[in-house]
Amino acid sequence: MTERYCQGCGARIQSTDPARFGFVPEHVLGEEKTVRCQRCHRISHYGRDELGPVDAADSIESIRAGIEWSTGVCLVVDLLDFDAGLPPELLGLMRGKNALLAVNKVDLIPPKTPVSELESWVQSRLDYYGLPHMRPVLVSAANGFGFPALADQVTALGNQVLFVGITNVGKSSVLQRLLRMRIGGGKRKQIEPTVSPYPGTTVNVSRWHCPGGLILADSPGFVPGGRISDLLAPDLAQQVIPHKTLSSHLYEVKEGDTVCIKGLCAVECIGSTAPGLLIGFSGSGVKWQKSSGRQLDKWLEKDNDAAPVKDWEEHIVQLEAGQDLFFSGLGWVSARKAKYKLRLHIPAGAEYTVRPNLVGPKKK
Ligand SMILES: Nc1nc2c(ncn2[C@@H]2O[C@H](COP(=O)(O)OP(=O)(O)O)[C@@H](O)[C@H]2O)c(=O)[nH]1
Ligand SMILES: [Mg+2]
Repeated sequence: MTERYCQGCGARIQSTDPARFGFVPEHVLGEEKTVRCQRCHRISHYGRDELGPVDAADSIESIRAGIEWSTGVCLVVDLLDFDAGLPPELLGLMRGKNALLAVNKVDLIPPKTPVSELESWVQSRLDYYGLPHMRPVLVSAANGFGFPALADQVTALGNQVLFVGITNVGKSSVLQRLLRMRIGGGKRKQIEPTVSPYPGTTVNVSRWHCPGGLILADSPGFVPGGRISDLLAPDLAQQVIPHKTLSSHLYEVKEGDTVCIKGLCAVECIGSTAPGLLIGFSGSGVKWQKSSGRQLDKWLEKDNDAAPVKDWEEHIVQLEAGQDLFFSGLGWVSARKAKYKLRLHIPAGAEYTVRPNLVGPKKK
């Protein structure tokens, strides 16, 4: 019998072990060439992933093989978690390939922020990371924004295009939408890439044959280091990953004040040049709050055995007016009117970046 693969997640189909990827009960397996495994079926219908994420090391091998196979690569990043979406190791695997950048989840930015402003911000970040040649396209797989332009750019990548990116940025969603468009052959009756709120759903490279000899392929997510959401249990991680319209909370902050996300991160003001403001941004189920520094241990839940974070690290950071302090996989705070000296309390291993502000008036 020839081997078959799940079209939804790319796992090799097997009928022996329901606790492994690619399981389809033998009596259900028909003659069809394209099949969907029990896990993808349950994720799509009940939003339940009973097997958990694919192993990160296995994912890298699949991504490497997929990139080698491809004539061009579309890197997908989440605009709300932009800086986490460009890990050097993944960019290294793409080196020398014809590449395109789909900046997804634009629908989560409040509509009053002009798209042209987002585009120039993205371009300035690409320049900063030494990627000025990567062509960005702003898109939303949720509402279809930017897809005609994306389809054109994808066509220019040759006949074998692979979608890559870190976990949960929307690779499978972007591909699903393209497959429903003319480039993908329209609304044919076919098994689509499995989209899931949990990271680590796509197991292996899965390919779709489209009109004109074009093949579009999905790949497992690359697991970046330092993302706070990846340091948490899956249910909490799901709340923390950006999935809601970006919300902001503005606080007057002076020396001795703290803004924090309960149990996950705190930013303590230890000096400022003037009375200023810190704006906390998040696109998820958690939000920034202000408190006095004396309450810090309580906000970090340091004496709570059931708290999501056990090991903490402290860092000192300078933040100027018009800069964001971005926490990978969580959100960011943005300074206005004053230059701050801040002490950060973050989960051990979490990464942060200081960058020009994404939202709000820009420095000329
Ligand atoms: N708001 C919003 N959510 C999105 C968008 N694209 C994907 N998502 C959600 O992000 C999560 C991860 O999507 P998925 O395509 O499975 O990501 P993958 O791991 O990169 O393949 C799912 O909950 C999707 O519904 C988008 O453009 N806007
Ligand atoms: Mg996926």
